[in-house]
Amino acid sequence: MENSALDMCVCLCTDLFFSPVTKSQITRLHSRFTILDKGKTGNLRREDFMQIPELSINPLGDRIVQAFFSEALDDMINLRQFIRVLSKFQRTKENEEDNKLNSREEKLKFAFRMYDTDNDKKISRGELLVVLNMLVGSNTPEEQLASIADRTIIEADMDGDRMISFEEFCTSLERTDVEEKMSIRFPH
Ligand SMILES: [Ca+2]
Ligand SMILES: [Ca+2]
Repeated sequence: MENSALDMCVCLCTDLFFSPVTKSQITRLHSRFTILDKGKTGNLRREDFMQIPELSINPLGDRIVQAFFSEALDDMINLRQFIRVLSKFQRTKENEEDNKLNSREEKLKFAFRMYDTDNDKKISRGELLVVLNMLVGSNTPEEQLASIADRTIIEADMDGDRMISFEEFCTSLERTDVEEKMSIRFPH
């Protein structure tokens, strides 16, 4: 069976943007932040994020940025928030206790927020269709997208409300190696 839309989203945003991390990640994040903070204001705005090449070429770049900013109060991200969000994507070492910041659940929450734009904690068919459109572009016939969306909801929806809750989202991605796919790599 082909990948579900949920799988596709996680793969796409992660293959292009998130990959394995190294020891000096914090140092790198710091210098990445400094480079992005062109005005030296100590804060990053959405425009600053779109200068990240991995994001600007990613069809879901806008969504990833939006998910970043969903926790920001004033549309600004400071260094501390930047590191806190990005360290969610650090790969956990074997034998290391899984701390909350980089747990699988945190990563899934981030992916979930990319879909749930009205922030009602459920992914509707409409929200799914918007992301599908971004993923596959306008070349795919609408009926085909609609049928992928329907199938994805039918597969994931367990309580029959025709929406995907966070729990349902997690369950349907249970077999996906989120830990591997959602680790982050920043170029030197
Ligand atoms: Ca929603
Ligand atoms: Ca449901």
